[in-house]
Amino acid sequence: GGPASLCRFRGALVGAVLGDCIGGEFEGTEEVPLDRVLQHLEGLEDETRGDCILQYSDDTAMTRCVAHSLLTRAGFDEQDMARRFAKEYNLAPGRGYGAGVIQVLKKLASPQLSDVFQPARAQFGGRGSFGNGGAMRAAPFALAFRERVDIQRYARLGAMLTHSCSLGYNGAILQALAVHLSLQGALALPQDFLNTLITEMEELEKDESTRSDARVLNESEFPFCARLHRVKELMERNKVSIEEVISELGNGIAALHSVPTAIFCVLHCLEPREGLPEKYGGLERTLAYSLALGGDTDTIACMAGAIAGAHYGIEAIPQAWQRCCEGSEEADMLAQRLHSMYHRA
Ligand code: 8NA
Ligand code: MG
Ligand code: MG
Repeated sequence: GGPASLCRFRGALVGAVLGDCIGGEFEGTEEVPLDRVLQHLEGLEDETRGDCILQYSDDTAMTRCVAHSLLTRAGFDEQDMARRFAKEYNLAPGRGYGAGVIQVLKKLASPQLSDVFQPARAQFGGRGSFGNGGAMRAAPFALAFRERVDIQRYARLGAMLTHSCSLGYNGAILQALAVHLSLQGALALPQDFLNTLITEMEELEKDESTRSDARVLNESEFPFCARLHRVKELMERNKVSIEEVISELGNGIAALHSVPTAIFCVLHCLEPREGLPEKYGGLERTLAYSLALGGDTDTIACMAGAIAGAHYGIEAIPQAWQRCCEGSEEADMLAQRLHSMYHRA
């Protein structure tokens, strides 16, 4: 499909759900052998297994809230989005939320709360969370807004409802921008795609709060830019091992240790790779590779799935895989509604 086509929108949200549901199997496992990943994926083709056997986690639960809120309010409304997060948590608290964010979600349920950003600011002694929980739900911002300034502004605010540390919300902005560029077809030129992301993040990371957060947390200056430069270096190597990817980029629950990793997974799997079945297309390769990194597999695969899905489109996502994943039909419907909103604006 062309730039911002319907099949790209559908691919983005369905790709995210699949990453979450399929990646849940290995979440928190440090070493995941590739044959175990391939076995798990092979099992999805088994007709006798029935529909929706893989449940989604916090990643999809919160992404749904973001999409529903943007659609219902025809734009960003922090009160509405906060209420939806709180209500969703209250209805299904067992979806694998991070230990810290649960406290925020409980406070957001209080009708007395006037400043919905306050509970997030109180986290971790006032530093705020740097987890990837803002980034894992950032894709709908790229489907709701056309302009990069709007995507940045609202992806930041949407993340700040739970993640007030710049290393948390800047990860959400990076993820939303990656989905945005992919929807436009920018992955046809991978180097340019990466350079654009670096330029955008350089601008954002000049900010004083980013500089002080990076200092306090002992990270280098321009932390996301530095990681994106490492992505570039890894892409230039002939051969890259899983161990190198993990040590250079990370596979953890911090946004800094997972958003650039997800971007790398997509870029690395644009071409066939040794060890991955020849019958696999790019989207299947991306999800398989994300799982093989271990660590926060559901969230890394969810973010990589959104970016890759926006590139390859819904037709590239195996129907058997979609049928196995709870929430894939709803994600498809939400993508279609966001596509209408995007093209009406
Ligand atoms: P979060 O905001 O609770 O952050 C996740 C964790 O990161 C916290 O519980 C802390 O341990 C740590 N953390 C974040 N910010 C700071 C800080 N400023 N100082 C010290 N420690 C900090 O939750 P989230 O929404 O960001 O979730 C992130 C990930 O955790 C998601 O992948 C989600 O699925 C979840 N999760 C992961 C696992 C796993 O095994 N990898 C298991 C359950 C849940
Ligand atoms: Mg999860
Ligand atoms: Mg996770």
